[in-house]
Amino acid sequence: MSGEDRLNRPGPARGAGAYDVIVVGAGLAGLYALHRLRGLGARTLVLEAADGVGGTWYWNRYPGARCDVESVFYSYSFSPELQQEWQWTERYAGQPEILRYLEHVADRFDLRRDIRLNTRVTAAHYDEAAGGWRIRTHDGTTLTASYCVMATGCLSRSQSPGLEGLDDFGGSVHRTARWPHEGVDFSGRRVAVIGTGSSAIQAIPLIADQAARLTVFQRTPNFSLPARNRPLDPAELTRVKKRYPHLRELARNSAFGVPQAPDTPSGSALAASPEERAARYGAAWDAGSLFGFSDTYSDLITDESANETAGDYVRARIREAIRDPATADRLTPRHHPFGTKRLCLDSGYYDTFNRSHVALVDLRSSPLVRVTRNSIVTTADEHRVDSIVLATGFDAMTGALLALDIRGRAGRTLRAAWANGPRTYLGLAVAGFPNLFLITGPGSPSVLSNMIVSIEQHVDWIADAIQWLSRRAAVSLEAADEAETAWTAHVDALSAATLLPRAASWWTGANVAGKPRVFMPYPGGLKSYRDTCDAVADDGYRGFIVT
Ligand code: NA7
Repeated sequence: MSGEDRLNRPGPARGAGAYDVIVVGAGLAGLYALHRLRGLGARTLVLEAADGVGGTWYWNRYPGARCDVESVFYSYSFSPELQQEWQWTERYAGQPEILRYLEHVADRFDLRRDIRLNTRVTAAHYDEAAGGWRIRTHDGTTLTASYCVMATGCLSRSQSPGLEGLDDFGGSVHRTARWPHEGVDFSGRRVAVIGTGSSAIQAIPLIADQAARLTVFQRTPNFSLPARNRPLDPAELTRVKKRYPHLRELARNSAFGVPQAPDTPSGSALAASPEERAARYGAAWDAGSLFGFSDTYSDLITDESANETAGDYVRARIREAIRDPATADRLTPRHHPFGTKRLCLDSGYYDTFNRSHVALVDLRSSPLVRVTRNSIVTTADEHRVDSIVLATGFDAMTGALLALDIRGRAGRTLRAAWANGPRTYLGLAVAGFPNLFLITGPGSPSVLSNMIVSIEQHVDWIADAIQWLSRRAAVSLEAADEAETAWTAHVDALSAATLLPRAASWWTGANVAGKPRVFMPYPGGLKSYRDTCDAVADDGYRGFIVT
């Protein structure tokens, strides 16, 4: 029996422009979704706004763009052959290498024939009579599908700082999230970087290498740990490849989606002596990993005093890296508990501020006022610049979804459904929007985990659900209101038991004016989340209405 015969097709009539599944986005999630759904025999089409595959890794080409999860684990696990063939060259792969990998995946699995590039989806409306989705694209084309999968990415809608006068600036303006593909040469230029999040922290050392003068405009100092990136020794890579089955299993069953011994972390930071703490924190600092500190003590993210011990350790290490005490003081993070904003990994970030042509402007004491033709004005000074780099972040997790005109039953918009913040069942589905699936949506571990592991889990779950429905000749799967309410309350309760909502972070929507302040990702860990999703499926899709 061919794959095509295996899927029973409910929903809209067949014909040109009619699909079983339309996937929006050809990044990490869209590529795997296409491969997996095609394997079921589902007629699947991926629509992608860019002129290439890769999603986040297609757009974010700023200097120093690099993954913060080790390459050998920030890679697909679905194909043993692929993971044996691909040769990662660095511990933390840079953007060009990750994009090459994704292009290779698209070719190797013959995905391109079902990906329509340069096609921006503008609307997705549920058609109750037909029992499926009508998807409209920028050129007015309408396509139909029984299921719609939003693989639109958590960090794909970039944020503008809304700076007065920016449009009249006479020099060049670049966004880290939309970097020119041909690169930018800053040689001899006076460059301003606005923002000190992960993107800026990666880009600043490299921009400083080129620029005649670099001025960094910082609103909130971040906690950044040394990445300790290095070339991957082929023998080490071979060792990992031999152990892949075991390591992938550990990653799938861990809290963050990276291999972690099941018994870590243990004990309270407050029960340890200062010497024991210093030893553990020192090891975490030396590990060069986003997850190093989460392996130290179990209460860093739940107990303020325990958190302070780790925060103090990292603050001391940051201070000792910077020669000028005033600059060190301004770069020391004090506005949020350690780890309550996305930690950053850097390669020489703090040391860059020891260079004589690099300056730091503290926007808390002297906020931005406007941009003129050739300068940036704060309440304290005017800074002459030739180029401005905006590293001002994203309307995360909900931004890309709400940018589309998504309508469910009775024409209700997703914007209306989420007016007070995103509500989902398992981060996968929304009540009133049958057969619409979100990949790494709000309410799922998503950005708190190794994204690719979460993506594989979501895509597998969705594919299994579609197959299950098909076997029952069911036409739709829809989150029940009560299940959605209970799940949203559960995610809230989990985050309320931690220090996470304390920070004005993009995890809470605080970086976007007017965005409801809700801690969006599921903070209970990937393992417990996966177990819940599996139990829901095993229980006949408990909490879903099956029609
Ligand atoms: P982030 O982490 O959201 O960082 C954005 C930075 O821009 C952050 O320092 C912001 O300060 C700053 N910002 C934002 N708006 C303004 C205005 N209007 N004026 C001054 N400064 C501003 O985005 P990234 O792209 O660096 O990283 C996103 C994720 O990508 C990252 O976490 C990884 O997962 C990969 P604030 O902290 O809000 O005071």
